[in-house]
Amino acid sequence: MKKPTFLSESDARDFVKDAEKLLLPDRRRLLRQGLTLGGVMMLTGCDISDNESVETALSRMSRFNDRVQGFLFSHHNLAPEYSESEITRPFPFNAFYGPEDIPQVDGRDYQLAISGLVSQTKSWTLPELYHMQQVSQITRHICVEGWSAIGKWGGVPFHQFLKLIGADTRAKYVSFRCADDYYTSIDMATALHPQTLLALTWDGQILPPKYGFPMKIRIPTKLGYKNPKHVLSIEVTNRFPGGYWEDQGYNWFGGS
Ligand SMILES: Nc1nc2c(c(=O)[nH]1)N[C@H]1C(S)=C(S)[C@@H](COP(=O)(O)O)O[C@H]1N2
Ligand SMILES: [Mo]
Repeated sequence: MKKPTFLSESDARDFVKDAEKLLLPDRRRLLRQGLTLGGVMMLTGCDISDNESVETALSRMSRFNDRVQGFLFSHHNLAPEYSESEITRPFPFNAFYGPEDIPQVDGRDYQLAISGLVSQTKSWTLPELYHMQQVSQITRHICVEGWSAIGKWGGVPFHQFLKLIGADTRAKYVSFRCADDYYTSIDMATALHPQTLLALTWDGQILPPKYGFPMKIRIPTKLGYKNPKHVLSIEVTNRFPGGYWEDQGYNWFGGS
């Protein structure tokens, strides 16, 4: 076995800070006294002696954090809902590009594609989606970049849609691909959560292009980057699908 060579003290401090960022705020408090470099090495089984193993240790911690969040997540834990007068106006736009590059999806030939562990792989047109029974919610969208905003979304409860397509709800993940090359994925428990919405409207009107026309998945129990806009396809799978930001180091579970 290779003899561990340790990081310099300041590198080690940075590392522990990075590791803490991967933990939930309350977990962060819990671990503040206990989390040391040695502790991290025991948790992750990684010898933190070079950049590559630092990366491995951080991503193992992030996956450990996914499991903790998954374990704590419950159907009975509802995100707060707000009144009409609390809606943030104007509602912010955000994407990995500027407003000039918002994808212009043509609603007339839109087809929502379904694949994976489902019994119905038929795709869905917008009129078909609009005819399904709709609900609405006024909830807070929280972006990791440091802003949050209250908005109103309407659409089909996602658990009902999953039932309609005969999704195998024992599968681990539901994955989404978007018109702008964005992609993300969620755990099945979140997909089945009563507030997770296949959203078709924003503020009582057809979803405007900047907020994800023709369809976005609205998940008030998750951070902004887990709420895909311009969704073109849905896959139910046991293969870990990752995500656009998640694959660059954002925590995959991304609870809010
Ligand atoms: N297709 C797509 N969905 C996306 C993004 C994106 O760049 N493309 N950005 C995510 C991030 S980081 C945020 S904060 C929200 C912003 O949604 P909004 O424009 O409705 O505020 O969209 C999320 N979903
Ligand atoms: Mo975000």
